[in-house]
Amino acid sequence: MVQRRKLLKSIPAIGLAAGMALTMTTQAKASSHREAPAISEDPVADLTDVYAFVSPDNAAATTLVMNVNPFEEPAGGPNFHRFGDDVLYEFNIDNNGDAVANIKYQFRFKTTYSNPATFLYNTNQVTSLNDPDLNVRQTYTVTEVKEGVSKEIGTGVIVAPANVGPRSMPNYRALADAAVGSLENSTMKVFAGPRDDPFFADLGAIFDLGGLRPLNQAHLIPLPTAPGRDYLAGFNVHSIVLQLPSSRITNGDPVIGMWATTSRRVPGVGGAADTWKQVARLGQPLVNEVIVPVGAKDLFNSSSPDKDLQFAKGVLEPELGKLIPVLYPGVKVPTSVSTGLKLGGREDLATIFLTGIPGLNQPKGVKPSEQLRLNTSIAKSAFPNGRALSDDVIDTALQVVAGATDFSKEFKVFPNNALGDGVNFNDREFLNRFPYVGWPGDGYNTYPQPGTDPTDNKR
Ligand SMILES: [Ca+2]
Ligand SMILES: [Ca+2]
Ligand SMILES: [Ca+2]
Ligand SMILES: [Ca+2]
Repeated sequence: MVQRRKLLKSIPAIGLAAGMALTMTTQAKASSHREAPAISEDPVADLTDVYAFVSPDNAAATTLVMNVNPFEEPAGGPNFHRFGDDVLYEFNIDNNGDAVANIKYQFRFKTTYSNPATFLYNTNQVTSLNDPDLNVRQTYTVTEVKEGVSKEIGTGVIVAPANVGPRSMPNYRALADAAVGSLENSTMKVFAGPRDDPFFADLGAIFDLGGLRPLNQAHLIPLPTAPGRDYLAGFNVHSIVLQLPSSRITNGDPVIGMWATTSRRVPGVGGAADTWKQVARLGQPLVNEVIVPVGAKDLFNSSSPDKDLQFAKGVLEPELGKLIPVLYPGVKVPTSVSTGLKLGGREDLATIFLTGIPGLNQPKGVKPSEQLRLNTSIAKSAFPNGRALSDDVIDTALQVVAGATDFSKEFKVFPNNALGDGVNFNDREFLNRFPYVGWPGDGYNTYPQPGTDPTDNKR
């Protein structure tokens, strides 16, 4: 691995490094769990990750996933986690590269109680979605907005219930499968409910001054090398999964751009109609985490892609690119890579994050903006061409920022191409069929992050 540096060589250098590193702790959020100040106070509207991939069991269909509610404890009863009734959840699709959505899919939820006289989520075994023993239910509507014209394509679709435990739900998988909805003459599938969080990362190390346990000896402040730990293991999220024919969302070009948004209902005053305030936005993983400065994170969440040039500096001169050589002395990171965009700085990152890669996932006549871009004609999706559930985006993002791509082959070498957190797989299997996201942990058996390291107490 990287040569161990001479630690504590010079006080001023350490001061600078520590200052930069402290900045990183507030900004380097893994994926998008609690990534910005305002949205971290509103978990049901807090988008953790979005995915877009060509369906592994149907090459003509695209699957879109948005997850909300970070660190969802499966045992969090009796008011188990759910979607927000006053939140508008949307998939936004730009199919002509101009950074404006052409098609949106909107989801609105409604909670009902069959027996308000009890505090219990369920009063006996729940063996079907309409079992009267299930006291709390959510249903939702699905609306397609095409070029501004709205059409309700699903109504009264049932949200999969919480996975309470083996007594309450002896066959949870059957319940969850029964919650898969079929829309538009069975050409589309939809699912909403709790699932295992498909994101995996060593958050504990990353937030502690950019630590990567397998590379602990190479860090500015060395610690013993250790395997990575998945701090999302055992936690659920609430997923919305939509599968539809790719032909329904493309427009002559197989490349689409997608981002999800959540908006909060703002009640109208004096008889005026209610309005919606966008509170979260998410496309590519890690952009609002490691690219957008903390002072602009709430702005990013309320912004639209057509105004993304305001964030371009964060991409062209990424702070993380400056931090990597400080935190991992000996690792050299490019400061300028030309891809012909004539913007200067890290045009490789601008290509990956803002325009899409020519010949892969760049739409014709693209206006640079941050979207998750997917070429629907390529059977196997992998970030940055869309994003599959199993993609290790932490490692990919670190290596991309370190320049280990074909845009700067001289940096596509060890250790730049080996940067990673040591967590390379999800803790649960993904399904090979819709809705693909793994089964949610149940409250009785799942115990996220059991125990703590006894060395914690010695400090
Ligand atoms: Ca458009
Ligand atoms: Ca029952
Ligand atoms: Ca997981
Ligand atoms: Ca990893």
